[in-house]
Amino acid sequence: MVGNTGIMPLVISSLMAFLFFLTFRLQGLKPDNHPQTLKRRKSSMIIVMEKNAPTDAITMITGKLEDKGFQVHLSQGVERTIIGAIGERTQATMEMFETMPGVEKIIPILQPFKLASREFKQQPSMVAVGNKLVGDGSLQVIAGPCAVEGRELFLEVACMVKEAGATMLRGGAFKPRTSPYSFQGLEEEGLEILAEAREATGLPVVTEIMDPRMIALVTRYADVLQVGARNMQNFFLLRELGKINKPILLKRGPSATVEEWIMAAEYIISSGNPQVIMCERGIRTFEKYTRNTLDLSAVPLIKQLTHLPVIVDPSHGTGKWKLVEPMALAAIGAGCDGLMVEVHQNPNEALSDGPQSLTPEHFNSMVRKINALKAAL
Ligand SMILES: [Mn+2]
Repeated sequence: MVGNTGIMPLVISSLMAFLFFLTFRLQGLKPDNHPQTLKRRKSSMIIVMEKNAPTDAITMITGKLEDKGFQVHLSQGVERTIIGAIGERTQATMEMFETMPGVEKIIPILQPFKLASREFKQQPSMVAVGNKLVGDGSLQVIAGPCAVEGRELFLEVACMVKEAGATMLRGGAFKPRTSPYSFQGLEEEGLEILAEAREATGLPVVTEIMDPRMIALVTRYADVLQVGARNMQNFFLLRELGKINKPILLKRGPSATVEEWIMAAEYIISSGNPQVIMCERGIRTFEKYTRNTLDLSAVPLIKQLTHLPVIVDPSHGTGKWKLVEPMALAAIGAGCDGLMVEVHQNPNEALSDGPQSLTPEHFNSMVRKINALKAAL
């Protein structure tokens, strides 16, 4: 008994101390106190200016923002200007800008992506390609072979897809291949053929850019520079593409989440180029009957989270030509702004991606159906 009365208080007090410690630890880990949440809260903001606010007021605010270390992005609407301020926002800075002349309201941006977000720009963005607008409610149909394989072959298929209703041409001159022994593309010769096909058909051309060292070369020939799925997180390439004045078609990486994909777009936009077109091309899942799993839920999601136009590539998205037309129809149902489809005169002899390429005849019948569906919606 004497021994027990001596030990019990000790046991109880150490148990209490442990419980105190545990409560403290758990408090520290509560989501609200999590350092990352704190950092996100203290991030960027949008300053919405009053209707027809004078230029002086805008200049004064952008100057103040830059003094405070914010990166400033102006979005000039018809009636009002919106200023995106990327940096460390605090309650005090928000209150300070709220009372400045010409300011209507301040909206904090809570998403990790800022300039791509709907919060920053509520109206959908349109990207001009030649005399066409991607994202204006029309349906762009980008068609052509996986790779430019030769002059006659490409010029022929270019005319065929134009005849069938394509609005842009595609064709790879630089090919990222899984195997270093596979056909790597015709490179500059391929670009020259693409430019010739544009002259012959009047259609703008889309081709892939793989390396920042090639930007000057590819820009001389192409109307749209495509970032392939494998390069979606090549951040150095994305930053360099932000410095040019050309539309960028940004494919989703095979294992990228929607957020990672939008963050890739944010790299291009924040480097200075807002002309980004998103392209869903399927993600890698456990399914083996298809080359990739085409994630069509990403289409309305991109539309809700961002102001960017989004197109769908059912060729790479499925890997099977028989699935291209049904998934193209489904993509239009999901609200996409365009489609990118591989077409080859003789898919059995294509140097790359033959099994997913449509013949010009199949492409022709598909275009009629997609245009009928688009018109009905
Ligand atoms: Mn391909």
